[in-house]
Amino acid sequence: DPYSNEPKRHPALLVRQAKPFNAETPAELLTSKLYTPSDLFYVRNHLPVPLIDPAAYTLRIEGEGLRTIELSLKDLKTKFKRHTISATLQCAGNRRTEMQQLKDIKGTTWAAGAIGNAEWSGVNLKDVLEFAGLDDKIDTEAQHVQFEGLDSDMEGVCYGASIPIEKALFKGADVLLAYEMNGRPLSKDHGFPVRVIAPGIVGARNVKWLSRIITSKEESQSHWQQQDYKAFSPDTEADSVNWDSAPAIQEPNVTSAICEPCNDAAISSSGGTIPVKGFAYSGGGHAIIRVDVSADQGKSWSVAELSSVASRRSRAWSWTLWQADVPVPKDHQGSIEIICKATDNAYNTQPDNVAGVWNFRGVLNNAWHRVQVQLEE
Ligand code: MTE
Ligand code: MO
Repeated sequence: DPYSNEPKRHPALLVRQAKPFNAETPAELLTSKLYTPSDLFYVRNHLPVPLIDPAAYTLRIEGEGLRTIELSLKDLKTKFKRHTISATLQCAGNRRTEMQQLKDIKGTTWAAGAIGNAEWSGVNLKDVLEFAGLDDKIDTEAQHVQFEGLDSDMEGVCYGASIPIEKALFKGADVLLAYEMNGRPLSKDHGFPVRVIAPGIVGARNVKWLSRIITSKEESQSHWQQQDYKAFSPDTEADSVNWDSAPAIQEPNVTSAICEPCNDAAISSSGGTIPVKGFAYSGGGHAIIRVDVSADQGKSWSVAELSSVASRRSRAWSWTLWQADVPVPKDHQGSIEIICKATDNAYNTQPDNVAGVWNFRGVLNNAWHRVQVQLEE
């Protein structure tokens, strides 16, 4: 059994698939802290967790414009400046369940908990590429930075992904080769001993158990880069799709979700308002500037109070948590729907319904998030 070496996991995680292991954070635990505790952070594995001896670990760096080098874990920790950033990771399939409810989708079932925020420490990818000889003043042929993981399938094919090279090299690019999460060495599930943290970029490109970095003219040819994490028009079908007709997802769209109250909760209406809590996040370093919440089908909106980690301009890598006291509609029939939507600093906002963004892979669902609650006197 290739899954006989899997690590222990927190019992509160909601397991969506056992092998490979996929589990999300329960909604009510998601918004209690700006930083998600590592053992409650969602896990998205495509393959068995690899067994890695940190003393024998080497990271190979090669490709266009580079001399080939190998670095040990000790080299990474001692030869390069340590950087710490706060960043949110979200799976492109987060909130897929709402799409599945509309029309069947093959793929891991996620409610809204395939997201988390953590503090990551490690070395800057830019520093390592420069150490290997990359000079961004010379117009190199390299267009992409590919990453390979040490996890592999029965045929030996490893997990892989890439990001555009500009994302690693711009001034203020915070792409890390991270060896710590929330002040502790990475856990096995989150990529021990080293993973990529490409902030503002979708989870799938944040390669865990990193073994190889390759600068190249082409993006990663892996299945996950070429034929998986892409979004298409609602009528495009899996059987006839031309995968090359859409780019690989990099920066996710603006999204938000209500975490409390949860769906079908019974809550008191006696105070005249309902306390509502949730998260909001946008890719590409876009800050969340506003979250609107409605309990009357969007006839009126309450503006939520926001809280987030301080960030530099264009580098808002972390999510925003929010809360609002939403007036109970006077004409309610005992059950109401609460809706939220977020807006980011590019004034991107969320579409009102799932149908218009539905796609056969069930990715990037950022429709207004809705929960139904029962009101009690
Ligand atoms: N890296 C490797 N090597 N193998 C994987 O299966 N899954 C990716 C990414 N990196 C994956 C990987 C996906 S799809 C996501 S959403 C994130 O890791 C999840 O990171 P986490 O499990 O630490 O939350
Ligand atoms: Mo993912």
